[in-house]
Amino acid sequence: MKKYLLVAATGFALSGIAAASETSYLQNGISIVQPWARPTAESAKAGAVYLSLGNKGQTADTLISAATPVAEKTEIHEHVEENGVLKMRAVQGGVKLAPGASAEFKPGGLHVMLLGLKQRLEEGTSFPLTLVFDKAGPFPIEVTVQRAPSAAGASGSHGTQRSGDHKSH
Ligand SMILES: [Cu+2]
Repeated sequence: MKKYLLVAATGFALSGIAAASETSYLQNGISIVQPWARPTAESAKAGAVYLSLGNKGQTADTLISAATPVAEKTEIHEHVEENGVLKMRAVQGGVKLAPGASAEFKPGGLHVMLLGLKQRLEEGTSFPLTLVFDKAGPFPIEVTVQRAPSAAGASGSHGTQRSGDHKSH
């Protein structure tokens, strides 16, 4: 029997900083924290979604696909270095999550690729995205369009520093 539990909560009890609040979802043992996408230009046909994925359950699971009404096609991509060149490609076999494991989708790494954008992603808006897991099933979330991960602020666009990321407080 599957139990559906959907939680949208602010990560910290700080009031008055709505833009910096952390959105987290939990369903069937899978957690998704702070899904976001960069704003796109008027003519852009592609976008990318970043988030933190965690397996809080007792069984291994795999993120196999994703879908959103704002794009014709949605793929799960990773960046790999080939001959010194950073390329992105579709993840073969999906993103596997052992019990207790997590996966960071972030600029320069794993991301949910939106291809054939039907609308511009405008800063301050959000759009629905459904991640499909092998065991946990379809997991609908809302993606916030913003320039950088929430708590990292304006300086967090490079994504290489280890401290000061969106988990630290
Ligand atoms: Cu991509």
